[in-house]
Amino acid sequence: MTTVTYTVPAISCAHCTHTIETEVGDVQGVQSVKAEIESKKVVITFDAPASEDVIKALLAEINYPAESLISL
Ligand SMILES: [Cu+2]
Repeated sequence: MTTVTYTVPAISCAHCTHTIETEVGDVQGVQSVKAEIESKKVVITFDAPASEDVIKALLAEINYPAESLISL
């Protein structure tokens, strides 16, 4: 199990966090997604087949590109 925190500057409201949580939550292997409006951070816990690259690509695809990520 891996937890990664992404900074997503495009987050601006509850609709954004809902979209991200729904879309990323649908990825196979993703255990939890928590998107925060104020900090513009998304904390994602996942196992294979999900990966940092898969999640980052999805965020870009749904117009919430991740600016940076921190592996914990
Ligand atoms: Cu929004």
